Amino acid sequence: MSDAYTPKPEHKFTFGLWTTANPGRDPFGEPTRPALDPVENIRKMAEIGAYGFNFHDNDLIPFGSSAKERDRIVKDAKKVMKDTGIVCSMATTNLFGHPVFKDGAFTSNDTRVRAYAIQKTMHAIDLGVEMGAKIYVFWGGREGAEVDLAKDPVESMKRMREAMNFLTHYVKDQGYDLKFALEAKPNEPRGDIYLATTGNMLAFIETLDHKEMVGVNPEYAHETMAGLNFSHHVAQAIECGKLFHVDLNGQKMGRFDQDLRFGSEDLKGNLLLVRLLENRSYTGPRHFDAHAYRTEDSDGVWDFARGCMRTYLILKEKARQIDDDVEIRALLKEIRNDDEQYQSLIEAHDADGFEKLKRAKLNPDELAKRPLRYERLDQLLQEIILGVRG
Ligand code: GCO
Ligand code: MN
Ligand code: MN
Repeated sequence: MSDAYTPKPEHKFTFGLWTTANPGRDPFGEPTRPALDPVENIRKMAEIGAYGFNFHDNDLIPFGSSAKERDRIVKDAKKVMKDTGIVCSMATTNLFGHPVFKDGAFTSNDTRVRAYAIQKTMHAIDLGVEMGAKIYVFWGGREGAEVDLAKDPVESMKRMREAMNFLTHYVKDQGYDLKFALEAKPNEPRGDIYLATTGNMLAFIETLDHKEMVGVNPEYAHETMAGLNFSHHVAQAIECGKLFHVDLNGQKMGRFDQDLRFGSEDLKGNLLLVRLLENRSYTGPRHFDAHAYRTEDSDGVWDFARGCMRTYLILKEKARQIDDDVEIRALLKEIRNDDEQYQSLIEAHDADGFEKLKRAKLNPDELAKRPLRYERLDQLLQEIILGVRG
């Protein structure tokens, strides 16, 4: 069945190899699905209309593989890419799975572990570039602590900067066309993870040697777990010109890291998120970092993947409906109450402007009388979501 919500490569939907290959393991239970071969995984993603795939080094090349084995897998993956047209849009490093990273990678207290983490990332960057990735994500899942006394949090920031600086210099030295995107998360698997929000990452980036090649990869679940408004973080990243990548999924506030199908929680929030990405001309991949419920079998995984893309396209259509709605447009105009005279005073940073604004006759009691019709506005939005408007 093909309809207006059928995903196509032009929609730029991508999945991590780890998402559709997730076997349904959780901290309390064993896998409920068999392992999925990475090359088969890529072929299937192409078949359902994805634009690209992403991978951690070890999603594609198992830890400890020989050089011969590595080359064989790369060759097979490249063949699928050639046959189907699917691209590798992002690559990243697994710096959390092996016990060597039990107390962090770039922020480990052991210099040799930090050096090993950087070395592993150099190899993974080489592999990512070989596969065609243009974006390299850094998610510091183990860069945190449970025992704050053991690891100096100020020192940890410095170590993080040292690693990022080293790796940006490496990329430049190799002449790679690659940008970095830093992904924040407040907790899980560590009790507390450093640089917990996208806002923290944006501030950290400004301290780097090559800040122009570093942006962010915000994830819906991560800000939501912390009880924050995800769209506001994405908006700040857009405004800074730093939204290089985005991880979309579903998550309830205040829960464990759920990684649910995109749009399965908070339809209103997700509709406004899609509207933000579309209206602000975000051109990067729409990456789904989620996985199927543990109750699905291997086939159900693809229902999950199709669902993520389909919901995005439906929300995109609803976003257009909001912007085309005459009553909503009129309400938004009325709510804004633009005033050119005062706007130019706010923008004028000179003595004349300071003086004029100081003396301006602005009566707060009068200003406070203006009603803001948010009830009507939000109800119209609800009715669009519920499918009963126009
Ligand atoms: C998580 C993270 C990861 C990262 C991935 C790419 O909560 O586990 O979202 O899935 O996105 O490691 O760096
Ligand atoms: Mn996540
Ligand atoms: Mn993620």
